[in-house]
Amino acid sequence: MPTPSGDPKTDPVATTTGAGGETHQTAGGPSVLTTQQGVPVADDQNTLRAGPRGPALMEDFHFREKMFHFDHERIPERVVHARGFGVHGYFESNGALASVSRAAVFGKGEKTPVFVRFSTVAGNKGSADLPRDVRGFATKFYTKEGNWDLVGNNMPVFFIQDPIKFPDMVHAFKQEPDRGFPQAATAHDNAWDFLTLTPESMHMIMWVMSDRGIPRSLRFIEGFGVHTFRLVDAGGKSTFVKFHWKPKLGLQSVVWNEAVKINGADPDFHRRDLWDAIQAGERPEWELGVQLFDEAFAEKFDFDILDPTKLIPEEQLPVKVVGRMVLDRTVDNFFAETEQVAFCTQNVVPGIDFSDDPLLQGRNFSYLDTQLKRLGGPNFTHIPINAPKCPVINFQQDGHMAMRNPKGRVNYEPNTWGDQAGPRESPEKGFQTFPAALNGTKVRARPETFADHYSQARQFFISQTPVEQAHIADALIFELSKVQRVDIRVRMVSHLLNIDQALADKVAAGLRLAEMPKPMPAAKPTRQDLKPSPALSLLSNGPKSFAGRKVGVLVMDGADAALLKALAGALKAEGATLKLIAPEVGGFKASDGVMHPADEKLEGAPSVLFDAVVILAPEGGAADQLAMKPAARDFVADALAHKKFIGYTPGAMPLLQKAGAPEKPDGGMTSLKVAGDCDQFVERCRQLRFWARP
Ligand code: HDD
Repeated sequence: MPTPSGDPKTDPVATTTGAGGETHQTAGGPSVLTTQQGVPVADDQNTLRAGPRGPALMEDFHFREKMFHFDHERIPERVVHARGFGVHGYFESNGALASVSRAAVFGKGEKTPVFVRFSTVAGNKGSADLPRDVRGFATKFYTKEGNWDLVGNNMPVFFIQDPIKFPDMVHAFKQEPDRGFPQAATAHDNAWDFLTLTPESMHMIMWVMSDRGIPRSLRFIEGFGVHTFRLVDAGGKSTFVKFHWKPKLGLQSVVWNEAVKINGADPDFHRRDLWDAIQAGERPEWELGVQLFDEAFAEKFDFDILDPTKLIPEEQLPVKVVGRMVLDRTVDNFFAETEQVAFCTQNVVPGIDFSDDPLLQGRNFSYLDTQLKRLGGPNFTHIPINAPKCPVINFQQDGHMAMRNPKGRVNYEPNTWGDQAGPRESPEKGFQTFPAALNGTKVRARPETFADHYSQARQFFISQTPVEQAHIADALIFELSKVQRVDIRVRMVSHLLNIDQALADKVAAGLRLAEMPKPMPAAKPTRQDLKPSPALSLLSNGPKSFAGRKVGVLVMDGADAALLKALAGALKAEGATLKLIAPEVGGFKASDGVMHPADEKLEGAPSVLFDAVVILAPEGGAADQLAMKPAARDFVADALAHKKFIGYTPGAMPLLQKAGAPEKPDGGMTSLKVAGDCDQFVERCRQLRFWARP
C-alpha cells in the first residue's frame, strides 16, 4: 500500500499535495500514481470487471475519470497561426525610449521577462515547419505595469487594409472547404483567386514569394509590429512608432527545393532548431529597434502611415535600437505554455497606445473572442503563462475555472468599507488613452491615401539582389503552376506588369502563357521614382560570421582523425555546430583506431538539414563503396544544388563525382588536406551559400 509520507517543503520529489500537505510518496521510490481526486491507484493496467472475462463495471471511477479526461484533452487550435513554438527570455531596455514613452518596460536597464511564440500562419497545428508562409513573431512582455503584447510577423506589411476581409483571406488561404487540402500551402486556386482580386495584397505577395517566406531558422528572422503605434511620454506627448526585431545572428533563408525536402526529412525543423540551440546553451538574441516619427513626418511621407500594406524605408527613417531580447529558456510543458498562451494586440500598457490603422483596430476587436473560444472562459488570464507578473487587483469575479478569487466582503466600487475597501482607480498611474482629436461622418470607405497598391511592391522587388529576384520569379511560377484556372494565373501576371516588366515577362514565360495580358487597371499609377531600399534585401544583410549554423560531416571508417579534430575546433571557435553522420548510427572508426559515435545515420540526416557539409573519406575504396547508397549521392547532390559550401578530403572525390560535382572543384568546394584548410573552409562558410554555382 502507498504511504502518504512526502513533505512538499522538504521532499523535492513530492508533487501531489493534499489538503493537509501530505503527498503520495513511497520511501525512496517513485511517486504513487493518483486519480485527479488524489486517491492512490492500485492497478492502472486493468479495468474493473465482473470476472476476468466479464463486462466492465460502471463503478470503476478510475477508468471513468481517466477516459473522461483523455477524451477532453484537445482544445480548439488557433484559427490562424495554429502551429507555433514558444520560448521564454527577457527584454533589456537601453533607456533610449525613456524620454519618448513612459512605459516601465523602456526604463534604462529595465529587464522584463518575455514569452515569444513563433508560428506559421496557414497550416494546422500538426503541419510542417517550412511551408512558404509568413512567420508569426508574438512577444508577451510581463512588465511591471501589466502585460504588453507585440503581436507581429516576420514581414513588415500585411495582405489587407481592412479587417473585414480577414475571414475571407484566411478561408481562401487554408484548405479548400470541399476537399480539406492543400495543407499549409497557398499554392492553390482559392488563395490566388482571392489575392489577385485584392490588389492591396501585391506588396505583401512580394515579401511572401521572397526568401523571407522560407526562413532557415526562427533564430534568423526579423520581426515587425507592422502597424504604426503610438508612444506616450510622462507629459502626455505622443510619438508615432514602428517596431522592428533584428536577429543578432543575421538573416538567412533556405531555397525552395531545400524547403520541400526539409519538410519531409524533419517536419519539426524550426522548432527542433530553436529547442536544440537553447538546450545547448545558445541564447538567441534580437535587438528591438524603432522608427519614431511625428505628425509632420506622417504628413509628408509618400504613403499613409495608417496603411498596413506600406512600410517606411529604413533609409528614409533609420531604425533606432532601444534594447535587446534574449531567449534563454524552453518551456516546461508545451500545452501549458505554447498552446495556452493568449496574445492580444489590445494588451498595451501606460506609455504605449494605438494608432487609427483600421487593421489594428479590427485586430483589437478579434483576439479576445478567439481566446474565449480556445481557452473556454474569461479566466484565461489566470493561466500562469497569461498571468501578469505584477499585482492584479480588481472586482472581476467568478466564471469558469476562476483561480484568482478575491477574499472578503467587498466586490464593487465605489464603496465605504474603509481599509477593506479594495483598489481604486488612479488617474496618475493608470493607463490614459491618448486624447487624439476625432471627427468624421459614419462611412464605409477606404481613404484615397490607401489607393497605391503597386509602388512599394515594386520598390521591394528592385531592392533585391539578382539571386533574390530570381527566387521571387521562381516562387511565383511554382505557386501559379499549382493554380488550375488559367484565368487566375493570367490575372496575377497582369498585376505583375504594374510592378516590374521583367518579372512579369519571366513569370509569363515560366507559366507558358499563350499571350501577355494587359496590365491590371490601377487606382494609382506605379511610382517609378522610389529608390531601392537595401535594408529590404536578405542577402545584402546576411551575417558576418557562421555562428549559430550547423555543418553535417559525412564520415566513414578510416576518416582522418586529425582533420576531424581541426574541423571541430574551427567550428567551435566560430560558434557553429558539427554533426557527425555515418552509415551506421553506432559510429565509425577513425584513422587513429578510435570509435566515434555518430549523431545521425546517413538516411536520417540528408544534407538539407545543414548549412554546409563536409565529406571525410579515407583514400581507397570507401567513398566508392558509399556512393552505392542513394542517400550518400543525394547528400552530395543536394548540397551542390542548394549551393552549399562543401569541404572534402581527396578520398571523397569518387562520391562527389558520382553525385555530379564538377571535374574541377568550384569556389564553393574546399579541399581539406591539412588542419589549416579547415579554417579556410569555415571562413568561406561565412557567405552561407555559394550563389555563383550554376
Ligand atoms: Fe492575427 C493570431 C499576427 C492580422 C486575428 N496574429 C495571430 C498571431 C500572430 C498574429 C503572430 C499568433 C499569436 C500566437 O502565437 O498565439 N495578425 C498578426 C499580424 C497581423 C494580423 C502581424 C497584421 C498586421 N489577425 C489579423 C487580423 C485579424 C487577426 C486583421 C482579425 C481581424 N490573429 C487573429 C486571431 C488570432 C491571430 C484570429 C488567431 C489565434 C489568436 O488570435 O490567438 O484572433
